[in-house]
Amino acid sequence: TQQTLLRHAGLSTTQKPSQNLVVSNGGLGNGVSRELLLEVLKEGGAVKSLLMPPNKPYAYVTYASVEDGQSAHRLLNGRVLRSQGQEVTLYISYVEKVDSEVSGVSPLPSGLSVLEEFISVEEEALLLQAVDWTSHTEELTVQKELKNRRVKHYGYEFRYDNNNVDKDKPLPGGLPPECGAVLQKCLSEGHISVLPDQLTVNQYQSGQGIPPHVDTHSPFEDTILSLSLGAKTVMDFRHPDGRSVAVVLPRRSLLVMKGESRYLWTHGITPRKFDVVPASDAEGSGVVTSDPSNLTLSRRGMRTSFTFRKIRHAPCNCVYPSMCDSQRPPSPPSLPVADSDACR
Ligand code: AKG
Repeated sequence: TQQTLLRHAGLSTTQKPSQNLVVSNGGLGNGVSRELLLEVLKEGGAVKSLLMPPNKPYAYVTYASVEDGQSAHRLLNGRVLRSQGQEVTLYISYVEKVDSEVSGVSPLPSGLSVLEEFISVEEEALLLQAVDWTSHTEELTVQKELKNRRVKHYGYEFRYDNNNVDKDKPLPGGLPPECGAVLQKCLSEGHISVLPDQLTVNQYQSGQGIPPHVDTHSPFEDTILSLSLGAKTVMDFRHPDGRSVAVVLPRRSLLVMKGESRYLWTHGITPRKFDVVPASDAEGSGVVTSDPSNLTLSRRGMRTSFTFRKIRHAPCNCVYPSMCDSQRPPSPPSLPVADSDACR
């Protein structure tokens, strides 16, 4: 019955008391709100975390101790809740661990992927050499020293005063030919369907970063690619509902942002000299969880990123109007900003 249902959902419950419990019928899919469930769960003891996967008929709770878990089990199993005019009966079981895969909560923002070892050491060196930081041939490319990094734009200049591009002013230098092979690989593997025509190269010394932002919708198409060269970093993604995910971007990996991760989540790099990364997987990509038994510090080196975008020529019609400048009435002219990097 209840156990069978949970097994079908990929959950294995245990008789052994634990601080982790699954609350059947206490899910968002049953119309139970987070506020209501939290209020009830607190009767059992100190709640450390509550996971409510979207549309599922269950929730996961982790208490501060096994004792609190036991007391919650005793007090709350069979509890009847009144939620949105309906009665639901909570069934509580112990689980060994709360697995984010099984819980249906995607650890990475939807639409985001990190492809490790996307380019070879030789290709990395070739791309790094393609950027000539000593020449300021402004008519071919545009180079800027920003407060927390330096940048060079190819194809079109990205303007930090209005977070936009002049679509009728392409830079005649185009993209460096050295990018050809990696872009063909992106096409043939299906990460993009058209070749990008704008490239921003960011160079971060250890300790530097980029403020959280969503790339403005109207100047660029959906998919944004970013290659990490020279050193790894940790990029922070934030959803407007407050969720935040720190993702390790290894050296020579490709970050692909599409859909929700491109249009709705902000991305940014906190300026610091050390990152907290998973200890057992020091070289790999992925989400930095808060598991205190598996974290270590990694010193940041100099990272150069190549961010490729495709200029958009029709208004954006994404399904995230709250973040979309194509679908928002024009805002009143903003005050002049003192720092050209104020918005980034
Ligand atoms: C930007 O230039 O807007 C970025 O977000 C760069 C991201 C990166 O360094 O990978």
